[in-house]
Amino acid sequence: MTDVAIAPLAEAVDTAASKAEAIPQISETTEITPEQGYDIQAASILRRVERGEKRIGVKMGFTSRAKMVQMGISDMIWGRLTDGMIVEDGDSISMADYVHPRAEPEIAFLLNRPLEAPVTAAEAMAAVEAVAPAIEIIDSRYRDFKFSLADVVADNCSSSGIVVGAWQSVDADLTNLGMILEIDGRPRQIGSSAAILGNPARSLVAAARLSTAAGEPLEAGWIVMAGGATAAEALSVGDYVRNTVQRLGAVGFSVTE
Ligand code: OOG
Ligand code: MG
Repeated sequence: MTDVAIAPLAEAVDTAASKAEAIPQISETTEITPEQGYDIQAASILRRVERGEKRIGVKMGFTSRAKMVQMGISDMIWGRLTDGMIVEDGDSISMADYVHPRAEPEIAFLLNRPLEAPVTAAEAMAAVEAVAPAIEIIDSRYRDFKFSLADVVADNCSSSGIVVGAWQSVDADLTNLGMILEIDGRPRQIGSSAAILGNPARSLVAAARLSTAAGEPLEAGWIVMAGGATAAEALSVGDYVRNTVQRLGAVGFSVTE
């Protein structure tokens, strides 16, 4: 592995995110491995934490075929969530704060105890306090929303916002729930929770595995975003976006200038 100066690259993705200004892909000028991408990600999140944001969990990416096909990457990835990314259910976001945001229908888990790998799916689900319908707002900081695996990892896997609906107890079988992403009442993406690794519980197991390997096992009170069940939809000013998950209910937000 060639030595790469992590700090300036972490600053570049962090600044691009806070200013909502696109930057060229890192790999256009600097060869980085996915491992170095994770180092850049960790350093960029540290900058947010030093500004006062709080870690609140983990997001999984490329856990469905639809997402892998849309972005042309077939490795699972994970990113770090902070409280600065929370968008309240029903609120609006301002387009000016984003480069080129997209929305994807997801399911969120809330943990009531820590989860350190290795864990089985049953053990992982036993640590779940509640589940909720959710939407992830992704916003690549790279021009044209194009990137390599290492680039997207360095950019915290395009994390930008999470919108989480009302928490539900975990009585529902999560393995095959219908999910509909609507914009202004028109269905734009239709899928099923089964698209998420065959069962969203597997995404939670993977989150425990990857975050434990990074020395940051999942904590009680953390949220885990299981990953988009369908391709993401590009957002425009005026949109009202809603994800309805069978048995779990709906969550939504709108987009203003
Ligand atoms: C990377 C993030 C992928 C998911 O749910 O699969 C992701 C991207 O597509 O920009 O969040
Ligand atoms: Mg996502």
